[in-house]
Amino acid sequence: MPSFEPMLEVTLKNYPKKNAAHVSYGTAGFRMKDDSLDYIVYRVGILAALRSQDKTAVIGVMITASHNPISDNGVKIVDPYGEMLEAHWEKFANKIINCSDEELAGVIQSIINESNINSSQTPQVYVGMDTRPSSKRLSAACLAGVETMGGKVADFGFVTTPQLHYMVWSYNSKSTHQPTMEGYYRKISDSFKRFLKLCKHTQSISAPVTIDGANGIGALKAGELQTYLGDSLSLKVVFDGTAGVLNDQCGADYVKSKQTSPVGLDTLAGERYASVDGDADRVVYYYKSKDDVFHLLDGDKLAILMTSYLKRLLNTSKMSDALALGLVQTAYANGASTDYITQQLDVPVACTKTGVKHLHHAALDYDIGVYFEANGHGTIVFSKSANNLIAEAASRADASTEEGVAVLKLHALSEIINQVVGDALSDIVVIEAILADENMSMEDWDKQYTDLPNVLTTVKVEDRSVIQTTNAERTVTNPEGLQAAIDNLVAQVSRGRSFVRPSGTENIVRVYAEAGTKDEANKLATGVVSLVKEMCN
Ligand code: 16G
Ligand code: ZN
Repeated sequence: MPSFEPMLEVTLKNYPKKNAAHVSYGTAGFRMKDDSLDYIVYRVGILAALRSQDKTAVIGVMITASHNPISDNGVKIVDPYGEMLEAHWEKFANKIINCSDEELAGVIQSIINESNINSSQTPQVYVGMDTRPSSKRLSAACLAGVETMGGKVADFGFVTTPQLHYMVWSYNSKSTHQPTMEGYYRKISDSFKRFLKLCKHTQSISAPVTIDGANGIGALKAGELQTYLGDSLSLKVVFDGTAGVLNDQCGADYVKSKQTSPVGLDTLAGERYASVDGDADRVVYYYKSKDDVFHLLDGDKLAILMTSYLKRLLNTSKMSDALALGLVQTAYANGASTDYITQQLDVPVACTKTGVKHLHHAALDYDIGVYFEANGHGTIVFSKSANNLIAEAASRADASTEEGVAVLKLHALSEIINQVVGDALSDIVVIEAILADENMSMEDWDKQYTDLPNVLTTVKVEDRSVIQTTNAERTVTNPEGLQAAIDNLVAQVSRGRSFVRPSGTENIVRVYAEAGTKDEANKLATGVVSLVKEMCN
């Protein structure tokens, strides 16, 4: 009998399989109503332990449903260097979750055999959770799964998703930045303070930035970050969970999709606002202009600010020949942002499918790759050689020259940013650093380019899998004729662009349309929605 079986027999009784429906590991791991998740999270704990033995490394498990309602929850595995779970293991995840209780031991053994896993090693798993009421219960289920396989757990309790990714990366890569909360905060705040000392003027950030914490973990952790930032930057946290409900009429997803400020937040002209989502891996900024109009600075705007600033730093530091800079977006990126960065700044842009892992992977093709989804998930990744080159140049930089200062700024920025995964808190500090150095107001930032009017909507269909796409989700290959019909509508408006894709997280089809005017964008979206209804049901 395999050594895990006696323990499995004991713990399995507490986590019997309830759900007969087939579930699959998507871009967000497993996500659903929290009361259906107990046996799933328990089994994910088992799988994470196996993955840890497979990689001889610490593996992470995060309990969160991000921007989704408080009644949902979810679970996601973090691979050794903070990446999303490898595709081949997503298949194992589906197998282990969808088998019956009676089949479970056999499935575990088959994974051990197929991956040649050395079962004598002790698995090590880092576990973290968001602030949902169900998270503690589910975290306990995960621990039971890991322990069933004889694994050791480091339970980080309440952390943001990117903080857990950081811990896993920091431990496995033996980073000089410690795999502790203090290590995380010091990395951001020390490099930010170092950066500010290199700037001529920092007036633009003398006033606080208001952070909408979505009534979740981001609020808690922004407060902790503040203690490390001291008076270098003031974060004023609102929607901190003391009164409101998680993600309810607040948070990055609400602000981005409704294009308005959180309900109850009194925005003042001239001030800076940022909203993070329920697990703080996304952020959007916004402000109110003097004429009382709300302006959103979404993931595209963040990406363009970071990319244009990096471009300038590379030129001044004379490192632009050695370090290739690029931007990665998805089809949702506003066409005006892509035009601006390719035509005005001459930076190459790649487009990938939706989902962080696709963007992250593509960003690694550059020495310095910026990637952002329009929804605000993104970061900057530096290749190993770029990190080394920059650190080396910084160690001999002459701070009395413009060139030397640029090198030092580049080095500090590369340490403020969480290179492992999109991280709202570290993104905010990077944006604040750039605004400070450029002495930029929100209006200045917003003026870099003007968004094309756009519409993002959804269509309910019987089976979203009838829609198949290619070309980074920009072209439909099935149902036949749908793409030609979309092209036909696009041709009828100025600067038109539209695409449809099946959601990876819900049983719906998403429709995006943009055009030269709001009316045209609406007309295009309405037309494409009708096409989807006609041709996909
Ligand atoms: C997941 C993805 C997010 C993507 C969203 C799209 C990760 C960690 N998260 O939340 O990047 O924007 O799915 O959802 O990859 P959709 O497929 O329903 O449009
Ligand atoms: Zn999130």
